[in-house]
Amino acid sequence: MKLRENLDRDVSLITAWSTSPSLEIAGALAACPFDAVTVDMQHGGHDEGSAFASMRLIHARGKPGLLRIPVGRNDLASRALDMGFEAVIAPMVNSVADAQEFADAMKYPPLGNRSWGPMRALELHSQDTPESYFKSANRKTLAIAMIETREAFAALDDLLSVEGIDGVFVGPSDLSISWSGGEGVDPKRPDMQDALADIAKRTREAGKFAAIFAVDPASTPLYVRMGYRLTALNTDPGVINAGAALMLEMARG
Ligand code: 3PY
Ligand code: MG
Repeated sequence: MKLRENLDRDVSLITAWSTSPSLEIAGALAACPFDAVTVDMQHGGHDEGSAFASMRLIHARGKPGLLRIPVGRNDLASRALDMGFEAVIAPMVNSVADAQEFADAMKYPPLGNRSWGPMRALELHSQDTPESYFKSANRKTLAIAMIETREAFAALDDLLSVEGIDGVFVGPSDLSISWSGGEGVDPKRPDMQDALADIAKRTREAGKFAAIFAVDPASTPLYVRMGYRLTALNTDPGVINAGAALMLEMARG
């Protein structure tokens, strides 16, 4: 499994973000030179069928797959790992209890209480035997908790101290709603930037990795300088629109 290895090399990775429940589009994203593909079941249109079938296409292109579950759907977190996803992103993790419940679903004992049954994962990651998968899964598969409220930001150090949490993922849009007390959505709010840098710094100091969603691709270099190791680059409609705009501009001169 590649994602953990690549994150440990401390390079900056970019994941595509699949929201359309179309296998063709998920496969097309995996064929682009992204480092990984994230399948979104929170705000994306994916159901279990399209998400799990997408994982096969992502794997066929040699890419790691991540899955974002809907809020609190920790049953889907274990299932995603069983289906070969290398990481699960849990939205709205606001307390140690939220983080612990998520980690419990993601990790085998003694760290958590994930139940055994990774048949599809073993088929995709065929270098593993059941025994080697069991021994390495707690380290190689990643539980990523989203920081997207002031409450989560205030609890960051405690969330990072939950052993089964491998990293955090900032949702700057939701965080901006919480930051502004519900006044509006602005993922690039100037008064939030120090907090974003602080999250990356404290996460790194805790020996874990920080990821973030880049609504604007041009924010990515700034996030990388802050210390984020994984950036999600907008969504599949965003990629299609940007590609169309560029090609039309070239065509029309
Ligand atoms: C947010 O910015 O709130 C996100 O969840 C990004 O997907
Ligand atoms: Mg969000």
